[in-house]
Amino acid sequence: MVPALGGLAVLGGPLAGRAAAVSGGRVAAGPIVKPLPPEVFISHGTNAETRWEALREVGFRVPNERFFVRNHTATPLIDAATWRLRVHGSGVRRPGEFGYAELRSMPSVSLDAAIECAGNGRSFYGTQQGQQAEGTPWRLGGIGVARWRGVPLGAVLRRAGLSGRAVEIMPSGLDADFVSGGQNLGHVRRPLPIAKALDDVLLAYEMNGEPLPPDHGFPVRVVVPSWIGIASIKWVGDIEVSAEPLVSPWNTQFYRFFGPGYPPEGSEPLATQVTKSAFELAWEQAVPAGGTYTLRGRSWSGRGRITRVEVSTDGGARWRPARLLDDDRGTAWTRWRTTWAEPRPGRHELLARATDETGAVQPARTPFNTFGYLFGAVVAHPVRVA
Ligand SMILES: Nc1nc2c(c(=O)[nH]1)N[C@H]1C(S)=C(S)[C@@H](COP(=O)(O)O)O[C@H]1N2
Ligand SMILES: [Mo]
Repeated sequence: MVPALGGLAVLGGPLAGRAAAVSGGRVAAGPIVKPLPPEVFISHGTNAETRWEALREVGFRVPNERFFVRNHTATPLIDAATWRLRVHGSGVRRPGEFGYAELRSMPSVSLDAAIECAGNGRSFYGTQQGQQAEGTPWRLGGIGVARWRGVPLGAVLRRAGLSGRAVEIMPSGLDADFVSGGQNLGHVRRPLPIAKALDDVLLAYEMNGEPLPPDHGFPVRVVVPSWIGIASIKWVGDIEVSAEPLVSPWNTQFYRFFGPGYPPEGSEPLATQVTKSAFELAWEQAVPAGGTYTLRGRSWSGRGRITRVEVSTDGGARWRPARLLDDDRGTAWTRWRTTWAEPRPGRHELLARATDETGAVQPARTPFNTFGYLFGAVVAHPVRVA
C-alpha cells in the first residue's frame, strides 16, 4: 500500500509563507500558488476572495486565474504520477487504489457548477445586521462557477465494490493537518451521505478545460454541486466508505449553526447553499450621474435554478424585474441585467433579490449564527454617483 502522503511535498510548517528556496524542489512561496493581483482578489490570509468587478468582463464561468481560493492551510504541490486515491472502509467489498491515469481513462462527465464557501457573505452579519460573526469576513466573492470534468464518484465507488449497506463516504485532503485552537484536527475531511455521493458528485481533474490548478485541488478534487464548499474536498487522497455514520470536526465542530436558538451541539450539519445575488460592481463603485447605467449581476441557489431577480435602486421602495441571461440547470448561477435611469448624484445602495425554483425569495434579514454561515439576506451594495 502506498503511504498516505506518497508523492507529496507539503508546504505547511517552516517553509509556508517564504519564497521558494529549494533547488529543483516543488515548493510554493505562500499558502496560495497562483498570482493574486489586487484588482482581482481581496486577500484574507490563506484565502482569496474574488472581487465582483473582476467578474464584469468574464462570461458564465470564472476563469481559473480569477476563481476564489479557500485554504485551511496551504496549497500542496502533488505529483500526479505517484498520487493515489485510496478507497476503503466497511462500505466497500474491494478496497483499493486508483491512479491518475486510471481515473482519466474512465468515462468522464462535464458539469457547470458553483463552488461557494458556507461563509460567503459572512461580513454582512456585522456590517448590515450589527452582529459580527467569527471567521473570514467574506463579502460576496467566496463563490465561483467552473466547468468541471471528471469521473462520477459513483463509478469509482462501484469499481471498489460498493455495498448496499454503505451510508456515508468521507473524502480526505492531502493538504497539511489543520490546527485550530492548538488542537490538531488532522486532514480536512467531511462525511457525505451516500445518496448525494451517488447523485451528481464528481471526482474532477479538469477545471474549465485545463488540468485542475494546484490551488483548486490538483490532481483530483471532489465537486459536490449545490452543497457548501467544504464538501468539495481538494487534493483528495482517500475516501472512506462506511456502513456506519461518520464524523469529523467539519460536520460536528464546524459547518453547523451554533448560537442563540441552537442546541449546544449545533444544528444538523449544513448541506445545501441558500439563495444569493451580487452586482458585478466594485464596492463603492463610481457611477456617472444622469444617462442610463447598465446594472449587471448574478444570482444562484443551492436549491435549484433562479426563476426571478428583482432590483431596487431606491432602498427597496420599488423593485423591478431584471432580465435573466442564462439558462442555468440549477447547479451554477444565472447572470442578469437591468438599467438604472438617471442616477442622481450622491451615495446610493443597490439591492438585488432572487427567487429560486422552490419559490424561496431572499429575505431582508438572515437569523444570526455564531460562525456566520449561509448569509442569504439581500445585500445593500453601496455606489457613489457623481
Ligand atoms: N483538502 C481541502 N479541501 C478543501 C478545503 C481545504 O482547505 N482543504 N477548503 C474547502 C472549502 S471551506 C471551500 S469553500 C472550497 C474552496 O474551493 P476553492 O479553493 O477551489 O475555491 O474547498 C474546500 N475543500
Ligand atoms: Mo468554505
